Amino acid sequence: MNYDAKTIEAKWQSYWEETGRDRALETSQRPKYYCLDMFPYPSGSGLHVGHWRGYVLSDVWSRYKRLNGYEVLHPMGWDAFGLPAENDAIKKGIHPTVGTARNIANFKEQLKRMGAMFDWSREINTSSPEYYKWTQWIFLQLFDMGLAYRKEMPINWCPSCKTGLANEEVVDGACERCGTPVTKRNMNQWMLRITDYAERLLNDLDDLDWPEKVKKMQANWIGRSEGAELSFELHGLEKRLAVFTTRPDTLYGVTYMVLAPEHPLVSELTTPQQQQAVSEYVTQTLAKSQLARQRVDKTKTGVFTGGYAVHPLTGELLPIWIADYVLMDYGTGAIMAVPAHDQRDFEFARQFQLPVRRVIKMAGVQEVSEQNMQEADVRDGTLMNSGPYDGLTVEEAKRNVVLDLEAKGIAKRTVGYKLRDWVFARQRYWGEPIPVVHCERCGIVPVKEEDLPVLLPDVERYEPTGTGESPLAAIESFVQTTCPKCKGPAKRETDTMPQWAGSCWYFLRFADPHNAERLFDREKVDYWLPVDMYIGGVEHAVLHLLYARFFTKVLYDRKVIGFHEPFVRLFNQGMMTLHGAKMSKSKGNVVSPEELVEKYGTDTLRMYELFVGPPEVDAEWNPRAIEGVHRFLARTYRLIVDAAAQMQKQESRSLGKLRHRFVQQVTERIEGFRFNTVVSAFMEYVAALSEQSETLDQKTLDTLVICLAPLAPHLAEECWRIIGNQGSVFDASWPEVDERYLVDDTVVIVVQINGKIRDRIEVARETEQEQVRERVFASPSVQTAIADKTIVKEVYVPGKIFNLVVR
Ligand code: ANZ
Ligand code: ZN
Repeated sequence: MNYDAKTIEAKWQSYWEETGRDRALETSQRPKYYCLDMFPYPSGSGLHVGHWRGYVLSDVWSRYKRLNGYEVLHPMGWDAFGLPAENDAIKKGIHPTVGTARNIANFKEQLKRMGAMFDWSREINTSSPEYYKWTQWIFLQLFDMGLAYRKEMPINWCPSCKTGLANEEVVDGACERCGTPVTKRNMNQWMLRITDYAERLLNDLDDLDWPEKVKKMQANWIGRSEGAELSFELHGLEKRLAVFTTRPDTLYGVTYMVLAPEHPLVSELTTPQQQQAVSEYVTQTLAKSQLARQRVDKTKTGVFTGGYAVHPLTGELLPIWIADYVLMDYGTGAIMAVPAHDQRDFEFARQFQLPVRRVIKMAGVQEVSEQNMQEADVRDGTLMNSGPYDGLTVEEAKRNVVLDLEAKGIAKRTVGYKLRDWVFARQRYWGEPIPVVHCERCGIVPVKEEDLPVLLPDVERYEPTGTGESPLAAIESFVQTTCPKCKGPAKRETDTMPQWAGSCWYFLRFADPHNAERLFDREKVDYWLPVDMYIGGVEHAVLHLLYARFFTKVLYDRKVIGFHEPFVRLFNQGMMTLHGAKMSKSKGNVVSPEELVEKYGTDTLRMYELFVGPPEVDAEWNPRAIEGVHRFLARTYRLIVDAAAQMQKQESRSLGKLRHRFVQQVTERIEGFRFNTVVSAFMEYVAALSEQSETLDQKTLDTLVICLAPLAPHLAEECWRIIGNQGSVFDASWPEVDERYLVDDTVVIVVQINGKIRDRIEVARETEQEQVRERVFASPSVQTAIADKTIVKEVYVPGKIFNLVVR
């Protein structure tokens, strides 16, 4: 019988569908397990074999957990709001709702052919009103908690997409979507106070079973630094200047001060002579992107303001400059410059001939003079040139300087974070309308809960207006409304939420996806959540994964849920490459799964996706290797069919041993996510069984089929019946390993005569000393060695050594 994958796969896919096989039930007696894929954005280009990699992994894992006795929730849905659908709408004139529905149908069809055990009864779509009603509801909670607020601020602006962007959406100074360099623009923005959660978002990383790399990326993104705010008197002004420093110990090394060009004190500090130079420099800076300003290799630029600050301990006058290497949105937007010990300050000082003063040295060493320094000295040594602090270590001096200045009321310990509040508004059409109205009398008023969802209206034109307003602003019937508070005329907010909003909480909704009354039933969420295993690409290390953690903590604080971390374990699959480059439609190097499924069947493709290499490592697509995997499955099928026709009653000892070894290997490798080696274990095992196909018994075949089930589920179901079982193989249990089979049942005994090894003899483990002795003396080499000698002593170390002393 030939392996007809197509027929087998169609048969079992409809069996699963008809029997509701993949439904996850809260009423189950089994312990729960929640395995989640990062749900896809349903793009127009469909799925390629690179996308399959993660889905295959999560499905194999889900099925494995199922066989291990868990009730597995493995849902799927669509992250359907966002720019591409809208850009398509602009280009092709297709309404985003229509285009999105079409793409979803296509994705779903593809995923179904994969034969993954998704519980489709829980499918969700973030762009459907039934779903975004609750995204809006969460926004109202954030607003009520003071975590959503409006602020006039310079935001990242993409001149091509004509929209504001979050810091996370700016990659190397350019728009993440279209690559256009990002500029700054002052706009009134909805912001989320994610910085309130910085400390918790950082600390709680410790408890997560996530790849270290991702944790580190989040920690760096949050960017905590401990330091102090020091306040400097301004010469001739009644005001003071606050700086943020992580190195208060270097206070005696300060030789000048620098403000960000946007700093509010710049105009007051600037003297008439410096007026023109300063305003020219400020204009120049505003035109630059954030990235250009932060580049470390560029020549430092800046202008003297003409003003001075007073050193708090020496009374020295310190010139105040402006320079674009100081950023307005970090710390206080001003620094004390210590060129001897900070590289940026050092370069600036050399550029503008400002003094360099060393205040840290390595103990007992004569350091190069300040004129001869080639770069800043950033080592932790002891203090010099620092009055009362001389001789202290950096750590001691940090503490003492802050304590002393605190006593004078001019210092306070602070913690700086790189994390910024989240710009939570887009001036685009295809997103969740922000559910508030602007009333002349009452200000910003949230829409009443019972009036949700605020529906996205139809528009004629999707193009962003470019005035900073979304296309919604042009729809009078949407904009004009009444104030929920005073019933007077009011205007709706026309900004929409950013693309990330829906994915911040979708993992909760899967527990109760069609609830029209509430966000979800608390009991169901308590049952399924948190997510036990989350699988997706590493590109989401700081965006989605940070936002989702933030929303989870907010909902926890709001007592909507009872846990504060959404994803217990995270796995990042590697990318699929072709000719060394990441597969992508734009590079024209995608391999589509359809043809392969058509030719080989989905079980072959699934198995091949695992076989290409360690799942966390990028892998090169190799069209030839898939043939080998297909042949292997065909061989397995034939072996099972043959063996089933002549099945033995009893398992032989040697088959038992082979079986337990195999189960142990496969289990260990699946648990360790070493799926490529799982496939090799199968290949070896099937080869060994093929040599004795006429001796195979029920136990051996059952075990083989159960173990195969997570990887090639259709073939496994088919074979399960062929070998005489009822129902679905997924109602079976994962085989146990009997350790006794794993130990070798023979031992090798070393025979020594007068300390020299003369022979090694193999005996059954349980052999008695008397029989061992007989074997020893029967050995020809022993006989030669003792021929004319007298035996003085015999010592037997059971199972190991037989010692003879002769004379
Ligand atoms: C004096 C000093 C001496 C500093 C020294 C460093 C080394 P992290 O660790 O990244 O938090 N700084 C503060 N605010 C800044 C801003 N808005 N733009 C650019 N630089 C700023 O960096 C903190 C250090 O970066 C601060 O400590 C300050 O320089 C600088 F040997 O103060 B330091
Ligand atoms: Zn009002």
